[in-house]
Amino acid sequence: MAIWYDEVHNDSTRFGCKLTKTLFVGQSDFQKVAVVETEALGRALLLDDLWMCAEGEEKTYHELIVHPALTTAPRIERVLIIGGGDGGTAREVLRHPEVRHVDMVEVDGMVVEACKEHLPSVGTAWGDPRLHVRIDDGIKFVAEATVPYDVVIVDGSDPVGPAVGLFNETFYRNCARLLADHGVFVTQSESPNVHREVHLDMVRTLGKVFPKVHPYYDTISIYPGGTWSWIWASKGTNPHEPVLERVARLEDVTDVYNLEMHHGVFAVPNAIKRALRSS
Ligand code: SPD
Repeated sequence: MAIWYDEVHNDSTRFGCKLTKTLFVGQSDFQKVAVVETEALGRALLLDDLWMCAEGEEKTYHELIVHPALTTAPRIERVLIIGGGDGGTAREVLRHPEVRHVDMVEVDGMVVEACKEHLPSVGTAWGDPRLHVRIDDGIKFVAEATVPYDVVIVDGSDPVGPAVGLFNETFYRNCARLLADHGVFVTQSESPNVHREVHLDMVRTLGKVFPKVHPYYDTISIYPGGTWSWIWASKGTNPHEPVLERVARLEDVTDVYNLEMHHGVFAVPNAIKRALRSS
């Protein structure tokens, strides 16, 4: 009999895949960590039974959490990733030769170890000498660190469990403090449909911290609602002036990101514009 795993989104929707194998299941100090093999999308990581990434469609998420920021920040030598334990975000950051030093601060060492062993096609840059992985609390790290970064990327999970502290004003203010004046901040910001209020609240809260705040959107089938969002923010840098040479270099290696996508993903649906105007 086929085994399916469904992530239940609410009382009326769920997303499921047929599983062919369970490769790893463990309970860390923070969450349940599982890597499974699915018939349709290859190997996939689940945290606390929520789909985090799947080989067959992780490119959209990882390319889009990285390249809109890495092509618009004027300098990109030092990059901080909070979370990102599967290694996909680091892989995309390290495609840029201008990047000299990446600190990746992931709270859960079990996620990194499970992904290194069972999801090697996602984290293909673990051996890059520019990447410095610290197993530590990212919230504490941004509160205490002092050396500024050109780009800060928050690749956390949903606002439950260990990631809950990645969704508040204090955390964003610490990220802004750690960001160079020309720098760019980006965070994943949940489903604009299923988690509409969480998403709007993130845009509003970041608006109290950064002068420029731009949500952006694309399709990811394994996440609730099938549409996902990220928020690009800066102290003055413009999201619509990417360095064209960096964008052009990516076009032979990325599956999704290119110049047209860069501008297109920043189109904000009317209902979200109205909700933001009225708050
Ligand atoms: N509901 C899923 C939210 C996932 C956000 N992060 C995914 C991690 C991939 N590196």
